[in-house]
Amino acid sequence: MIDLPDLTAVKAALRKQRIETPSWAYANSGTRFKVFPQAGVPRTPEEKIADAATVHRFTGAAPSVALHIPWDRVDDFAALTGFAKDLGIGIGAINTNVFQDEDYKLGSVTNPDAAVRRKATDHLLEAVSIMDATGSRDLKLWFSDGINYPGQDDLRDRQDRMAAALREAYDRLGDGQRLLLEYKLFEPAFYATDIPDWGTSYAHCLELGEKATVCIDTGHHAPGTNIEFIVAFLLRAGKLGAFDFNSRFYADDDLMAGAADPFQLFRIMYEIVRGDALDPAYGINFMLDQCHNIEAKIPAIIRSVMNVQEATAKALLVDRDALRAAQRDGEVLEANAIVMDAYNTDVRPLLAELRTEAGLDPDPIAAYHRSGYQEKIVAERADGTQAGWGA
Ligand code: PSV
Ligand code: MN
Ligand code: MN
Repeated sequence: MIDLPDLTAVKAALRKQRIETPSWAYANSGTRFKVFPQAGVPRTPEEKIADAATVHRFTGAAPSVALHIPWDRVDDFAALTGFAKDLGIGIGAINTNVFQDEDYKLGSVTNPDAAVRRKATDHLLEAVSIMDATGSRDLKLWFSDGINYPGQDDLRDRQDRMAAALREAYDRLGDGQRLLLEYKLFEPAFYATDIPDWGTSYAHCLELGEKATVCIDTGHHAPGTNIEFIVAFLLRAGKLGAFDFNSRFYADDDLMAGAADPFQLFRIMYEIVRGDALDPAYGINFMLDQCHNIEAKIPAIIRSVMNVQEATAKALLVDRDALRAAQRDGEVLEANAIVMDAYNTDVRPLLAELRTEAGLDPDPIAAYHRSGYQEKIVAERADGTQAGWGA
């Protein structure tokens, strides 16, 4: 058993932790085979925001919601921001969408057709205007761009086109605004993706300048990739800007964070703690990017927030002084045991205590079920068209 250290610092760090939830996780989503609609799912951006505010109400740790454009397009983004504020949350990252338009069959910003590239780049610029209206700090870019067959297009020209579009978006950023560049190994492109990995994203961010940083989506790697190494490397370089947390068993599964491999999430959060990067003041946006296909959405998102908190609490419990000493002395087994002792600690009582101290219910999921919110939204949202991943 681990000797629990003075928990004052651990609790203080956990109290400050912030996790951003994604508007699209509250909507209906599914696989390419079937979307199973759920009663009570939001019909509008406002209703997605209301659900995000509900997650914050029960967790106290999710005070912002990321939007995806055009899924969350409204006429008046300043008014939407005011609506969110009245519910106790803020608008987080603005996610662009240059992957669901007929024109993007051969790519968006890397398309061989200059007119299509212009249209896609204009969308990125429009997203910055939305950030101006919402007060968002983060422009989050993910490109589905890539090719399916060798010879389909010129790999190097596509990098030039990507760099040009990123430059335009970057130059449009105002003070206090940042560009987060996400990567993904494959899908929908199956032969070559234009930003397939952290190294490509990092290289573009370096070229762009200090306002550009990498977003790590935990589901976007080859099986067996050591994600905590990427975290450590990017932190050392000052280029880690955000996470899209989710779980994967196979590819981009978008399951609840910490569900498939809680040990990996702990190892990632250990590097964050090791890099003194947990505090919101450091600037990392810890987002979720999930789709809840068969499970109830709001409880699944609350569960995900709790899973990230548990991984973080365990990471904070690693006895770093003892670990350094063991590492210095070449005590391999001892060093590993120190890490495993922290991982194997049951931190749920600690987090329950913290919630109680903050005036929250120690069991947010049970509290949600008791609250009547689910019954209320099922009754209130019976008519109209439910939002979906893509609507
Ligand atoms: C792409 O797979 C991705 O991870 C990007 O972040 C998109 O914006 C998001 O999924 C949509 O769920
Ligand atoms: Mn993502
Ligand atoms: Mn993804």
